[in-house]
Amino acid sequence: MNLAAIYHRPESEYAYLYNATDLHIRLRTGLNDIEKVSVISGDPYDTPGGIWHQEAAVEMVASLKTDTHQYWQATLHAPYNRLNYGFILTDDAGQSIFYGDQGFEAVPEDITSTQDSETNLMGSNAYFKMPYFQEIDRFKAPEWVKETIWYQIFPERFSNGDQANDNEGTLSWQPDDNPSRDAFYGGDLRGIIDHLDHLVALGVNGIYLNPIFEAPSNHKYDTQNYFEIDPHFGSKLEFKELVDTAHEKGIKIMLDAVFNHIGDESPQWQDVLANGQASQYADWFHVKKWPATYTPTDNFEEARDATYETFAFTPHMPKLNTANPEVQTYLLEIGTYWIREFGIDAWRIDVANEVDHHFWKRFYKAVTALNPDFYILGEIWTSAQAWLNGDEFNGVMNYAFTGSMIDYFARRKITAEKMVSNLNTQLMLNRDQTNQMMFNLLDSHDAPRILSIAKGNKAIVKQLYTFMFLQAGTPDIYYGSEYGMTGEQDPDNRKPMAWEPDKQDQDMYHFMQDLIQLRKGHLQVIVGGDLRWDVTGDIIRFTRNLGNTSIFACFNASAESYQLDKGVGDSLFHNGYQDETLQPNGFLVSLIDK
Ligand code: ARE
Ligand code: CA
Repeated sequence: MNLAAIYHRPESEYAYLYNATDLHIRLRTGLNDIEKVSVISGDPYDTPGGIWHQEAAVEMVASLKTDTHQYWQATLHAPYNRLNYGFILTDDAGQSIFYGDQGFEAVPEDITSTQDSETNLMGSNAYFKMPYFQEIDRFKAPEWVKETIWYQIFPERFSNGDQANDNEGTLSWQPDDNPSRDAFYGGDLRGIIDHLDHLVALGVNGIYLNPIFEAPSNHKYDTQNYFEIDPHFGSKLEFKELVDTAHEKGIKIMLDAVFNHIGDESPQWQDVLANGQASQYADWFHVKKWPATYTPTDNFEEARDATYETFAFTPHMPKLNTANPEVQTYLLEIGTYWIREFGIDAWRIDVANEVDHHFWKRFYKAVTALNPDFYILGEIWTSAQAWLNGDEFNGVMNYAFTGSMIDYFARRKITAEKMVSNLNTQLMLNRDQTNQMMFNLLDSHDAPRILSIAKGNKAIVKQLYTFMFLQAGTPDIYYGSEYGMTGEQDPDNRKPMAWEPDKQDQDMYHFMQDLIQLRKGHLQVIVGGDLRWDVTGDIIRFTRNLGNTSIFACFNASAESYQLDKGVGDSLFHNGYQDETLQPNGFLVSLIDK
């Protein structure tokens, strides 16, 4: 038995309340090592021999595996909301061992014996403990998020609905342009309001807007005033109209909160430049050496001699000192203002992992006090456990998934097994309800567009979208992907939206529409269903099971056509599929009613 691979930790993603009554338990063991695991449990204060019968042991299910580990899972209940528990593991040679809070011990001959205190582990510290199921500490997953199909809009490039607010030198709307870093095309809030019905027809029901507050750049991550809509995007009145109209149409609104840094044109930073250490804002920033200066250069990589801390060596983005209570109060006021006054539904947090946990805990409390169903999405590109325990963020932008999916299906850099191992690793880092809150994406304003990565191969792009839409997390579509827009790394991925019919890929549009309906029509099983993989070479099959319903999916990423077995159920959605055969890059999604 590979004892070194065995791991469990109470009060973590290995033992947590899934809903008000179900306690989810996970255990990790070595791959292909353990034959069977049971979890025995009982109330810590109950008399030994009560419910501590081995017959009451729950057999754990071997669920997901990675290239090194096997995970096991079980759901437990506790009448008094507290639990002692431990594991009995048996390997294929029939050897058993007990695993609890004191590590490994021999399995007592009669685990329920009340007579022999030598062998009776009950009531002792040998067990793992969930001292009390605290509802207030449970990770909450707002229901509406699970139902959401996100659509990301980069406001400057979606639609120019009001030419009166255009910047000087605004260019004409050319979807084929390769935009330069500082170009303006005139996109605004009016343009978004005008096209809400396009989003309704597509089927999306959540909009993620890149920053819209007053800022000099086209991307507006260099905030000048967090309490104003950028005048080139419109007014507060128009923003109110956007939120209200979107809500009427069943669409939620998520704004971008840039709290790691502020723009250098902001009054606070300008005051620091003007008054140095005497400025009332001197401690709002991380100035390492006074005066706060940098050598002006177009190459930000060279701006390392700045005497203050910035976002990624960008002198225009001085980093805020969020440990300063005044800064906290200021940012909390912004965070709550747009909820109170405009009723926004979610914040996407920019550079979320470079701001302290202390602040995010305060932020979580402040916004959920206004709306308990509020969604906080962190921008974190890697594993994000530390922020996802239920008191900071509900989910993160799931770039960890993005990378693995793309590296397999599009870039062909890893094997299917490695991709699945990576995805499972991520899934096992978080609670099941957290996985349902992840923001799954194939591209964004920070990454090349997926059709460009796939070198124009639409079948691969369709595979990727379908694969992603069948994952538990909520899927996102970057504006224009429904019409097959392309673009390399930013700024090329921020082209003006293709509104001219002859620039739109209608086949892609109908594919997206159908895919969205597929997810909406089978939401419960896709989001909450148990996931089972079956990977052979470049044939990836999986099922999601919930109650009597199973969704089956098969992706052929090999160069040959692939013959499916009989009885794969009724086809719900497919591409490159005919007569039970999948073409290369084809897929089938079907429904199996048991
Ligand atoms: C742009 C270019 C840069 C260039 C710079 C100056 O992208 O390559 O050096 O201009 O010419 C905003 C704009 C960007 C702009 C940037 C700075 O949208 O166009 O950069 O401001 O002026 C990391 C962070 C992540 C961050 C990305 C960009 O972890 O938080 O870098 N993303 C947010 C927003 C951006 C925004 C900012 C931050 C700043 O979404 O749009 O940029 O407010 C990995 C790592 C990640 C890394 C990622 C991308 O895989 O794991 O940590 O993200 O690559 O680099
Ligand atoms: Ca405009």
